[in-house]
Amino acid sequence: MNNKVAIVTGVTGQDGSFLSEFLLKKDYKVIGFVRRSSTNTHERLKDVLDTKGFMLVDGDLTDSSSIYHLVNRYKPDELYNLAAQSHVGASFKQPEITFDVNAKGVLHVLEAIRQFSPHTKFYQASTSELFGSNYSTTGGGYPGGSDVKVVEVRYQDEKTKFAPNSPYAIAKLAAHRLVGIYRKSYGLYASCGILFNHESERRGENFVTRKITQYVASLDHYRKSLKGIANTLEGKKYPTLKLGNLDSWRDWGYAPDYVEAMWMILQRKKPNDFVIATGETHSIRDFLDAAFFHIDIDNWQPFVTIDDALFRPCEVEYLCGDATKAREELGWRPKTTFKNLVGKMVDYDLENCRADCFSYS
Ligand code: NAP
Ligand code: G4F
Repeated sequence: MNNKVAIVTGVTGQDGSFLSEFLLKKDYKVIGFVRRSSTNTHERLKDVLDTKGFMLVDGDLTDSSSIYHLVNRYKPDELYNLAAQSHVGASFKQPEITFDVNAKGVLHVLEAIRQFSPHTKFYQASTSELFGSNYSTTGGGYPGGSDVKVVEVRYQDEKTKFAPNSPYAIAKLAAHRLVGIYRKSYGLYASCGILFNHESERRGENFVTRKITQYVASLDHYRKSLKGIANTLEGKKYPTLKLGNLDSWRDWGYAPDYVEAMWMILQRKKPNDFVIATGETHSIRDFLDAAFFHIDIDNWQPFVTIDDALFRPCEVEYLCGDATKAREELGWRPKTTFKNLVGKMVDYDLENCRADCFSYS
């Protein structure tokens, strides 16, 4: 029997819900930290809400008193800080709240641990956005198992220099550096996972992958209801999917694989930072190809329109992580391929979406 206590902030989010399930299976007592909302935000927690060993505590990362109270009262063995304003595009429109939550909020947690519970092991959700448009290179290779040899492989690992280029990434870098300083200055056990994009059936609806899979599922329901596959049927035009930049590249993994890495990072004897990624990168166009192909549509072009409002003032063009350190030191490797990830997301939305269920934002 494991008597460990873990606090998870951001528990109502994609990762927080998967991590809670993972820790409960390992017999942790899990305390989820939730902020007040006028609507119910517990949808992703429906499978754990009534589980013995799981409880929720109210508070907000921007309210230091609620964090101090939480840490002082429960003095957890492990604290996973996943709470964030996590949308990069939104951070350009709401830079101050993004900084308050993603940077200052982390300081509240670190101070609470330093003052009230210095034995607590702390995990911070860092991100591949820290690299911005920077990458490292090696000469030649066959990326992602491709048959085509390229002269240069571009990747990001723990040694690649950070060059954040959004308010979100700047705030996350401030937090990342604070974790390093608290580790060095006060001897806290504090580690960062530099996670590349990870998606799932629980991905927020205004991230590009879920926007696409929900649209594809809705389109499939619609065409089945009309028994046809063209965009314009019986005089009715099906709304197109509005997207921004289709030419950026992302290293997309599956969220349940990634929460396991978070836990593994905190099981090390000494604190350290790790890149967590699949090592394979795809463009948004590739994701569209795979999602539409899953419902047997070869050409997505008639269904997608470009909306200038969805472009960001500054873009991260290319992300492809090298997680060799995590493989060698943690024994972690991703279990889910790109094709499986897209298939799982589309299948879930086919089960759970109606014909009009997709996001316009
Ligand atoms: P998510 O689904 O957007 O969840 C974010 C969580 O933070 C939600 O539970 C949200 O609560 C909570 N939150 C936001 N502001 C808060 C505040 N002021 N006080 C307390 N809680 C607050 O994000 P995710 O995809 O699970 O990501 C988890 C973490 O990993 C985030 O820190 C994100 O920046 C980071 N990350 C994610 C990825 C990825 O690809 N998913 C990659 C790298 C790093 P509500 O439900 O009330 O909104
Ligand atoms: O799905 P996205 O919004 O994810 P993004 O910006 O890569 O951020 C996610 O991953 C980060 C890790 O690298 C996390 F730190 C962060 O919290 C979040 O989970 O956008 C992916 C790409 C971008 O290049 C964006 O410009 O898709 C492009 N895109 C094109 N059309 C779109 C859209 N993104 C969104 N959200 N919506 C669109 O309509």
